[in-house]
Amino acid sequence: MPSKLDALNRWVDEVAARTRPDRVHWCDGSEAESRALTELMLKSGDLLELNQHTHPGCYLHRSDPRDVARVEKVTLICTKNEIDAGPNNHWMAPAEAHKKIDALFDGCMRGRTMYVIPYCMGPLGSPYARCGVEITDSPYVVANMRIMTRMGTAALERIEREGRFVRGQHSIGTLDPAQRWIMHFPEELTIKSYGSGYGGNALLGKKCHALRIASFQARSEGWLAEHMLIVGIENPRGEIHYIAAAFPSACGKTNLAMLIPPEGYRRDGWKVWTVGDDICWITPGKDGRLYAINPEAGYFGVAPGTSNKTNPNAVKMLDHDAIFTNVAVTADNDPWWEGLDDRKPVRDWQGRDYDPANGPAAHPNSRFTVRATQCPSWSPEAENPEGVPISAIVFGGRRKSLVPLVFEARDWTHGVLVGAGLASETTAAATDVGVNIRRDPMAMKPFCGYNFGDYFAHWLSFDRPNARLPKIFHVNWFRKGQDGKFLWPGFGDNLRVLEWMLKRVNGECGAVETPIGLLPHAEDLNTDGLHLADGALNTLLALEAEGWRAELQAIGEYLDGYGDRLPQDLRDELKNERTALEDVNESSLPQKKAATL
Ligand code: OXD
Ligand code: MN
Repeated sequence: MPSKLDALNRWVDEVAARTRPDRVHWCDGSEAESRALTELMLKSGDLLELNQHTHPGCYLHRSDPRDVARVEKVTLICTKNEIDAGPNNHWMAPAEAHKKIDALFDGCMRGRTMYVIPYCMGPLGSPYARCGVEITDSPYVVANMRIMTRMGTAALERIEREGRFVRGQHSIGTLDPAQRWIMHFPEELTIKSYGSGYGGNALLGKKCHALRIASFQARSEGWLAEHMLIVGIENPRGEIHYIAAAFPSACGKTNLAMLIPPEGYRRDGWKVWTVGDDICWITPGKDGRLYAINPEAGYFGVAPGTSNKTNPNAVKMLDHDAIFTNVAVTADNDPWWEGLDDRKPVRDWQGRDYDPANGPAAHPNSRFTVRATQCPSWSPEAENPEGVPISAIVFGGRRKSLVPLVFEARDWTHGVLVGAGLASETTAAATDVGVNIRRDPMAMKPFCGYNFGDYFAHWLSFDRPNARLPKIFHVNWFRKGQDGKFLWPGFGDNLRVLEWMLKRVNGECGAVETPIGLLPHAEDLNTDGLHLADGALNTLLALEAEGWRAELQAIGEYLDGYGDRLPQDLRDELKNERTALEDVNESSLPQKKAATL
């Protein structure tokens, strides 16, 4: 009888015939396999042991210095029609793309082992989870996939039951940046990645599958694959509301997902539960609410800036069984990065004696990979096959001026416009972006597997009869005063803003209606115990009409780039917002009072 694994076996044989590995190893995900791989990588120098007294089970990996981040220029969406990939993606015709990358794959695994990694994105028993198989010649990728996904025999069994999986073919190749491609063929549920060992380019379950391919699948199947954290906020009454939040890479999703409530909140009984820190798959439930699962099983977080002040939960989860990539080390052979503490590193991320003249000791995009369950605030609901109900969706970026601390969208369509207009200062998570502020709709600019115009229409389609949709908010933790200092303390204190959102969700407070959305009344935002600079709150909650007119114009120009694919409802929404802002009586708006801020 033909088995549902026949297609998988045939594909593995085909890849092996092309790449010519010395051996093929099917990963079972066992402890013994993991120990053997670690030994192998310690021998080859792929992994270096860190201090096993302070950090048992922790290892350091140093990348090729030319391979330390995602590279958007060589990340392609290869749909049959270019317009389906959209102006938001780099595109190549599928036949040309296959030809180009297959030529690189030819014989590239000679002398190497080819690993076959069956994996499941999402809880193994969840109807919303999806499986894939990654073929790779990198044991470092196997070790990371083991942490980041449900990988091995159980995933293979699900694939055998379903007969359906995303095909991911990866080789580190020669690591020559001139021969690097990360290609997606969404219509074939296929990924081919060559020439990079870096996380987002090489751990194919993550950005390639769980965002680019999944977003494409989600469109035709009626769900959403989003670049969002998922966090549960438990109030003193014991009620938990789940919030999904989209911020561009390296803008604090991991910190928000794991935040520790400020002292007074802790005393009153507030708790925070981490469901996910990067990716969220959202499906409408029978009751009309949206339900979310975290397809990942681990965190691949940015190390620099992570400290006991900014994210104590992350620091705790990183003292055992973690892989560190491109961090520095101290004299005690502990992992170290800028912002961690006052110790001095002795070796930088390239293994050189630390010399400040060479730049930061840890690469700005250095990372940790760790099991989700190691996080002290990990929520057992992350394993709930049905997902968690979402009460609020939050969009946010890094904006040093103009954008208020928080505002609420009027309704779903306005919320989609707020997400579509999202912009942020660029960060170190991608090397080749090179502009200061860029539009990053829903924080999905590098990750949407199809035309953003169609994606916005898909988002709008969730507003249907009987839907009980979450409220949508926009936040900006990064507003600065004229002295260049942040106006809002951020980190744990961001719970104050989430509390305001939940009050809005529960109908427990009003808000100031303005053309850009609903802003908090200052008295509804709990600032007890905060020492904000004079006038800071006022600036954080003000609407600067002139600046917003220019912002909306810029959003309009950006969205026009999607031409006919841009939904008319979004155009109308923007037009109405712009008219309202033209017509508004400025003195009725929340004003920025202190001239110094
Ligand atoms: C990530 C990214 O690695 O967004 O999560 O770059
Ligand atoms: Mn991310």
